[in-house]
Amino acid sequence: MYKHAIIRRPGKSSVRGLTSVDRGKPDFERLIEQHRHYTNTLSSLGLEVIELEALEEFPDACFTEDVAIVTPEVAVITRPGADSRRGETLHITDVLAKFRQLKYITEPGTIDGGDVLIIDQSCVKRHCIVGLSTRTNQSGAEQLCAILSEYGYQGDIVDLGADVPAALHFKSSVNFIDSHTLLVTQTCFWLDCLSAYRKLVVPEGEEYAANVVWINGKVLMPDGYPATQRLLEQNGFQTMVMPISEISKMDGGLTCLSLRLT
Ligand code: CIR
Repeated sequence: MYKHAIIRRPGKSSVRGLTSVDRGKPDFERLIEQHRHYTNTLSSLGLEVIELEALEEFPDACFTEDVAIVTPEVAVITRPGADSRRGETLHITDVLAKFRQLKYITEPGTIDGGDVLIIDQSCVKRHCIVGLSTRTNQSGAEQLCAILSEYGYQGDIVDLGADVPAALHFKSSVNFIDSHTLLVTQTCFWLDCLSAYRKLVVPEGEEYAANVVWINGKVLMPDGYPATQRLLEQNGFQTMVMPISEISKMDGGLTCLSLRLT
C-alpha cells in the first residue's frame, strides 16, 4: 500500500513543455483543474500528498515520476534524457532524502522514471524492468539495475525499438494492476521478461489506456477508453476514471504525475 505521493503543481510554462503528440496546446486552467482532481483522488485513497511548488524554469517538472525511481529501500535520482529536464532532479532531492537513502545515475547514463517498471511481489520476487527509449540509454539502465540488485531486485532491460514508435516511455505500454497482473499493449505481450505475469491486453485503438496507475486497490485510468475499462472491470479490477485531456497533450499520463512511496 502507498502512504505518500510527491507531486508538483504545473507552472504556467507547462503549456510550452516537450511533446511529441499533436493534440493541441494544453489549456492552463483546465490543466490545473485536472491536476487538482488527480491530487484529490490520491488523497481520497489514503495517501498523504506532498505538493511541491511549480518550477517555471522547467516546463515539464510536474511529471515528478521521471526524476527518481523509488523503491521501499532507496530512491535513485535519475539523469533525465531530455536536456531541458536534467536540472529538475536538483529540486526533488530534499524531499526524497526525508524518506529514503539517495543514489544517483551518473553520466553517460540517462534514464527517465517513466521507463522503469518496478514490481514488488514482497516475499516472492522483486523485479525491475527498464525500457530503452529516446530518454533512457543502456548505461542508465545498467546503472539502475546494478543499484537495485543490491536490494535483491532482478533487473531486465528491454529494447522495444521501432516496435512501439508512438510511446514515449516503457510505462506508456506496460503497468502493473496488482502484484501479478499487468495491463499491456499488444506489442509488449510477448516480452520474455513479462512471461511470468498474468497479462490483460488493452483493446486495439485504446493503447494510450495502458498508462494506468494502481493505487491502493484501485486502478486509475484515463477517461475515454470504455473497452479497456470494461476489460478491467470484467476481470475484477476497480477502476477510477480520470480526466487528463490536457496532461495527455503534454505527452503525459497517470503514472508520471506522481512519485508514490510505500
Ligand atoms: C516529457 O516529454 O518529458 C513530458 N512532456 C512528458 C513526460 C511524461 N512522463 C512519463 O510518461 N513518465
